[in-house]
Parts: sequence; C-alpha cells; structure tokens
Amino acid sequence: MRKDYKALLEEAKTVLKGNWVGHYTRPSPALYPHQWNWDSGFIAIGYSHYNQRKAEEELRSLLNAQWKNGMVPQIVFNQEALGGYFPEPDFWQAERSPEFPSNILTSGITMPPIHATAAWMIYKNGDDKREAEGFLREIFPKLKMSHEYFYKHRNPDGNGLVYIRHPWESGFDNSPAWDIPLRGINIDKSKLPLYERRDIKKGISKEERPTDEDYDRYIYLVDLFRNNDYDEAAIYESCPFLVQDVAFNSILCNADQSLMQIGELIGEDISDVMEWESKTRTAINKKLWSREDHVYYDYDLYNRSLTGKNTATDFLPLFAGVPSEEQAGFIFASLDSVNFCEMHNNKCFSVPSYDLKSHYVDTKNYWRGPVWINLNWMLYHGLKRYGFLEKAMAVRQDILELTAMYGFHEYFEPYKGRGRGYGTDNFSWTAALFIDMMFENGFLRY
Ligand code: 2M8
Repeated sequence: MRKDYKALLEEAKTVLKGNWVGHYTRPSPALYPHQWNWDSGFIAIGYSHYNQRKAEEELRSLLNAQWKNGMVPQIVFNQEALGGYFPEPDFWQAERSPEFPSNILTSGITMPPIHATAAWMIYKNGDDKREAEGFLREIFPKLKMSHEYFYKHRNPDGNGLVYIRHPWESGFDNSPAWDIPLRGINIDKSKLPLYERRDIKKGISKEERPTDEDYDRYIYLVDLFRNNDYDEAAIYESCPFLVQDVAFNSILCNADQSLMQIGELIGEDISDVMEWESKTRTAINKKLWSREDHVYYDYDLYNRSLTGKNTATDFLPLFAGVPSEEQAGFIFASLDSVNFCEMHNNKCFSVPSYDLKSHYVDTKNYWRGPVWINLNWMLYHGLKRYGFLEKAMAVRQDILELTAMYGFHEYFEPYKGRGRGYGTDNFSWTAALFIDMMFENGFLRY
C-alpha cells in the first residue's frame, strides 16, 4: 500500500503542536503531562527541521531546571498539570537537596543525556545559523556542566563509566536487563510508603505497562533517595540498584562528541570533554564487552557482575562509534538475526527492544519486546556510522511504516501478523523522529 507520507508529515507536526504547552512539549496529552528530560531532546530534533526557535525553546526550558550540581532532572513539573501523574513533587520532595534549583519543581533523578546531540542537530538542520550559533553559546556552559555532573558524581572508578541509580534513569524502565538488579531488592511492604499508580488509570492495559512488583521497587528507590536528601555519596553507599548501563554510557559518549563539535565551533576549550569522551569509549569496550558472547552487557555494580541479558539497547555503542570493526561485525550479526528481526522477511518489524526468542520477551509490554521509535532512530544512526547501510535503511523504513500504519503510538508490536500500536497515542518523540526520518536523505522521495 502506498502511503501519503507528505500528509503524514503534516499529521506529525499536528501531534507536536497539540502537545506544545507554551514553553515545552509534553510527551503525550494524558499519560505524561509534564516535561521529560530525553523526550525533549528527541522532540527538539524533530522541530529543528521546520521550527528552529521551538527546538531551541524546548532545550532551553529543560536546561532552566538544571540542578546546582549540573544534574538535568528526569521530569520538570508543570504546576498547572499537577494531579495527572505519579510520582509528582509532593512525593519526590526534591527540595530536600541543597542542589535543588529554587522556583521550579523537578524529580530527583536524571535520564540519558541526548541534549548536546540534539543541540548540534539544531545547528546542523536549522535555517538560521547565526541564531543557532548564539543559542549554542548560550547553552554550552549548561551542557558541559550536565556532563561534568556524571563524571564527578556517577563515576566511582574514575574510568568514565557512569552509573544509573534507578530504572527510570535508563529510560528503558522495565527492561529485562533490570530484572536481576531490581527484583533482587527485598521489599518490606509495611515500610513502603503508600502510593497509587496513575499510569494504569489512563485507559492503557496493565499488560502493556510495568508490573506492580516493579513499581514497588521504583518507589522504594525514590523513598531511599529522599531519605538521603538526594546526597549522591550517601545514595551510592546504600542504593541496591547501581548499574553501568551500556546504552546510557553510549548516549553520553555520543553527546560528548557533539559537545566537542559545539565547543570547537564556538571557540570554547574542549580538553575536558575530549578526556571524558575517550575514557567512556575505552571503558565501555574494556568493562562491558563480553569476550565469550561477543556482545555488550550492562554491569551491575551492586551484585558485581554483568547482567548477561542482551537487549536491543546493548547495540547502542554503534551510535557512539565505540566498537572496533570486528566488534561491530559481531553486533551486526546479532542485530540482524531472527532474535531481533532480520532484514528481508515479512514477519516482523525491526528492531524489537528485546530478543524475540527469549523466554522473557513480551511483545506488548513496554520495554520488554515492542519496537520503540527513539531506539530505532539511534540504531539507524549507529548502523549508518559503521556503513551497514542496507540495514540502516530497513530500520528507517520500519520507522516510517509503523507510524504510517498504526499512528503516532508510544510503542509497537514487532510481529506483523498482530500489528498494532501500544501505550499512549499522539506520542511526541514518535512524531518528532518520524519527521526527522522523513527529512533524512530527502523526504521528496515519497
Ligand atoms: C517512560 O517513563 C516514565 C518514567 O520516566 C513512566 O513510565 O512514567 C519511559 O518510556 C521513558 O523512557 C520516557 O522518557 C517517559 C516519557 O515518555 O515514559
């Protein structure tokens, strides 16, 4: 079936317009009413093609909520939308931290730092280069501080491999990779704060969201953070979830590279950033590469072992140019296999977030199998970077087809026979990255 892609491009812009609330874009109208950290990065990339000012405003408003220690929060709460999500500021109590910025409400954790990458794309795609350069000058110190936060506070071995301390920080909330580190946390229900989930009250099937057992642990961790007044050193000593995530470190490494390009353009000293980038790149290969299995695994700092679960996010070192040609060959073999949907077949869409042959896969449940457009987008760039062009084009094609067939959903069923979208609809990063993929190599082809 031939699709009217130009009409879809307009529909994607309409989704973003509907989610714009004056100074930021909410991920979706009902489920996610506030501003989310890495969503804003992806959204800004979409805007960069047709509304440079909005792209800049999206990042500017997020960075305005930066903590004093440089941390960019996972959520910036909108006062007017309070009551629609859980957990909100009353639960986080982030003001207990001396690092908390005044006059703004945020959560107390962070997310994958895609923002320097997005800022560089705004410059590259934007029409007004002078304006973009001014914008880069304005935000460079904040971006640099946000990276410095990781190298200062989340880098226990000093080797440039940073850790996350909550599954929400990964962005891949209920990934099978977190099963062991997360479910190993013993919960005493009588000591857990009372709470009520709001996500499953928004018309989304429970089967498509994390379990109650997972939520208990998410909340246990938030409670631990607030009891420690968000003090990083104290949390490090007592937190049972500390993971050096392959994807997070790869995204950071890619963002370091963008920050270096930005710094060079505007004449800033980038020697620190170069050192960070090199350390992270080297450490991903040294510590997270399994010589036996020829894949990258996350490292569980608490249990002192590799997680041993190969998810699609473990292919993301490609996005940062981390693997050698030989390692990239192994990654490609795994990525383009029946486990993650190989090219030239009629059965599935690439790239399922988890191994389709695994016992733990669940193709309708959140980060445990469905296809996500932001993950596909990063993999597309990684594949292109290594010259796997045919596969890159196949991944791009699936981004376009999935959205054309099922709408701007949050995530999608990988099996074509069961084809449909899951989670919430009118999802901003799906629309934004659809727009970006349309412009990639010239949308006029359609
Ligand atoms: C999802 O995560 C939030 C918590 O941050 C949630 O489930 O409530 C994830 O998909 C995350 O990656 C995303 O940034 C967020 C908003 O789209 O939703």
